[in-house]
Amino acid sequence: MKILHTSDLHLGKNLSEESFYDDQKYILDEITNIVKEKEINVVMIPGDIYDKSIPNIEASMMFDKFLTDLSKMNVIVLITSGNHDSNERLSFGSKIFNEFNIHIVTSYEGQIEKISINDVNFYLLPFLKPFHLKHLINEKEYEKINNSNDMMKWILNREKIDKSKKNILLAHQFVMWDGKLPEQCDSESISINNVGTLDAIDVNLLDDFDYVALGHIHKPQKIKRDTVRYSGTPLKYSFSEVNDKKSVVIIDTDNIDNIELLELKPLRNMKILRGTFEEVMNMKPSDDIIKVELEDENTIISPMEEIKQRFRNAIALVFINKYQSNSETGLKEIKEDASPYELFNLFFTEQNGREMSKEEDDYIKSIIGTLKEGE
Ligand SMILES: [Mn+2]
Repeated sequence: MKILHTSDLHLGKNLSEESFYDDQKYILDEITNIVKEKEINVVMIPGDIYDKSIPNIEASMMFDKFLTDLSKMNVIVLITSGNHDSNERLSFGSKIFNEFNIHIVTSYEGQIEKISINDVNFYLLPFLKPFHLKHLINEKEYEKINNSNDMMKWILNREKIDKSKKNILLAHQFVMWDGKLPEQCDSESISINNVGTLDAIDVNLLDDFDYVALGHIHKPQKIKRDTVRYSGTPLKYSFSEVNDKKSVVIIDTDNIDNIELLELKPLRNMKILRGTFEEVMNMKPSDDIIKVELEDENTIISPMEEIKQRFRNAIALVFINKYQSNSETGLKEIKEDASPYELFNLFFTEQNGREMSKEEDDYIKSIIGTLKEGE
């Protein structure tokens, strides 16, 4: 049996008001083509189908088409909810979908929903936090569950895993190995750094599973072994991901340890262009989604207008100059009786990261002199 693992589709996502609509439609078709070409039997999507708990119409329609395409090819689809999904909305129609081999699991009621296909058991665990267990256990037991790791221990202790079969878990969680958290990127918009390892689950808890299909982290990566994996998003969703290679995972249950990563080619790539304004304006024009990092020392008035003529999907611009790199040190203390010349001098140094030249110094002094005469 051949299985495809993807996750974190985040359908309906925008970045700085730039819509990923065409990109997402395109990449879902790409995944559908892979399913066809590779003769995939099962598609697993552990969470974050939608970007927002109330997905927009375009996002719902595109997911509808994707499921219909897969269903027409008799592919079995396994879906669990992520932290971005609304459980109620995602579960709409799920009972009817079951009859068409589309299984959507958005809640946990004391037992992980298990779907057996041939000799493989799939365990579908939606995104959970410890408080989701509260209605399932008594207060005393609940008090012992202090973090996600305790929660996972509790959940897995209740499962009887049949080791004579192959077992695959779908989960939307932070999984760590040896105290190390997975490598994150900006588009996840969840900060574990503030909460430490409270939300993290030790990968060793998952040893009974032959493969663990993870969602939540957007950078593709394995945790401890090749077969515990974040597939990552199908598209780059932030500029921190420009160097990532996005892919889907292909698993063959006859040779489960030998996973295959298939790179996804997007409709538009996402790139950072860095250089002086002149250098950037001499780079090859493109339709990619672009962030420009300008290295000019001098101020350039509204460069974005011109940049957009060459790179129509440029959506972000920053100045990376000496001023920028010194900015963390903050402004020097300003004396209350500082003269206009002293104030300007301070401003210039902060802005440019250097002292004024003799010529510049003379120039500003002459301007201030002229102003004073006019008083
Ligand atoms: Mn996500």
